Amino acid sequence: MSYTLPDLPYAYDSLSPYFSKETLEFHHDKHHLAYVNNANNLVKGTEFEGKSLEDVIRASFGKHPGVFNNVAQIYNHNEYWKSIKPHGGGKIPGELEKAIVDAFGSVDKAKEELVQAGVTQFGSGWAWLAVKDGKLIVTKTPNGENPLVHGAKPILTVDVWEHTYYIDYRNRRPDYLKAFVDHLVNWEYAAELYAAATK
Ligand code: MN3
Repeated sequence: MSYTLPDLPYAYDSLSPYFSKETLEFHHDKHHLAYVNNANNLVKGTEFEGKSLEDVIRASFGKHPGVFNNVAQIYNHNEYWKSIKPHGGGKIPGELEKAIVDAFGSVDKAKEELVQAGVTQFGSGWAWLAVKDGKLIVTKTPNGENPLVHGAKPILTVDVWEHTYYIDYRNRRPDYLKAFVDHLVNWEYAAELYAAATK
């Protein structure tokens, strides 16, 4: 079974004004698709063919950079599209909000740390809210890397590759990240992942 590109879970114009239709068309239909196609070509006839994204990510990290980069980027983008939604960034479900306050002091502080992680990720990469050893952490990773290879489970995924924001925000990565935490985050999905990661 080969990897497939999941449909965007909302309309291309539904994240406006925070993301344009053009951004989502390029990001989903071209960038995300390219990782899917590359990964399928690279795993064909190898030990990785037919294995789940998570299994391949863990098994190829540090050993097969081509496979790892493309398969991890499929997973990261799958999670990214679910980490945002139209009219996002609102109220955080109770249990996750409590965990965030326990871990970071306040919701604002957690958002600040996430923005800071994204701003300070030099070059391409990702910022994350993740669960490690039962605790919520903010972390960042370069290129296609993700928390799965560091023994953590992602609950919120933030793409900081330039292709994410350059059409709408040009070089203003901090403005994109501010819009992300205030207007785009799908906290219900993060809460679902948090519950699964801590049960
Ligand atoms: Mn991307």
